[in-house]
Amino acid sequence: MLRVEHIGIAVNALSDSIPLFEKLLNTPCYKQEEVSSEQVQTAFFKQGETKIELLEATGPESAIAKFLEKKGEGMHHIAFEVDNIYEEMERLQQEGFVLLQQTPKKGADNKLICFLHPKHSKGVLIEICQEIK
Ligand code: CMX
Repeated sequence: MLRVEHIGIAVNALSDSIPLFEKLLNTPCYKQEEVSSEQVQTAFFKQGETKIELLEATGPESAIAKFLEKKGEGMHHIAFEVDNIYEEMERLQQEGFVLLQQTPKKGADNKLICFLHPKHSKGVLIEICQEIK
């Protein structure tokens, strides 16, 4: 794992959450992007080497909609950047973590991504991601 690439935060609405995080971080939201395969609308902020990703559900089947219904707004996942996502998926699987995808999928912000089930990482949803070059 190279670094924490971003922290994902589930929100009910970007319309009020973007201005709130712009005030909090004192930096503008630099990108909004819809990931239709995940039924989410995302908004990104740069904070040093790391990003904050706000996630709003765009459909009832979205993982974010289910999360908000069960837990309410708050921290949703931590994403670690890796050099080679295929090697890292293999390594993590061998270590006993449960991959939620067997092949990486395309995520927001030009990334290949894979999630690990939170039940096997102390209740924290982990994403690993690799920049698409
Ligand atoms: N962090 C910690 N725990 C979580 C969680 C999260 N983000 N989301 C769900 N859970 C918990 C559930 O509350 C549940 O806990 P209990 O067993 O104590 O009730 C447990 O994980 C398992 O839940 P489940 O019923 O098996 O599965 P869910 O339908 O809740 O789905 C998960 C959970 C993680 C498998 C699903 O959300 C998933 O596949 N996530 C990966 C994809 C994703 O999150 N996409 C949105 C972001 C996309 C992006 O960043 O672009």
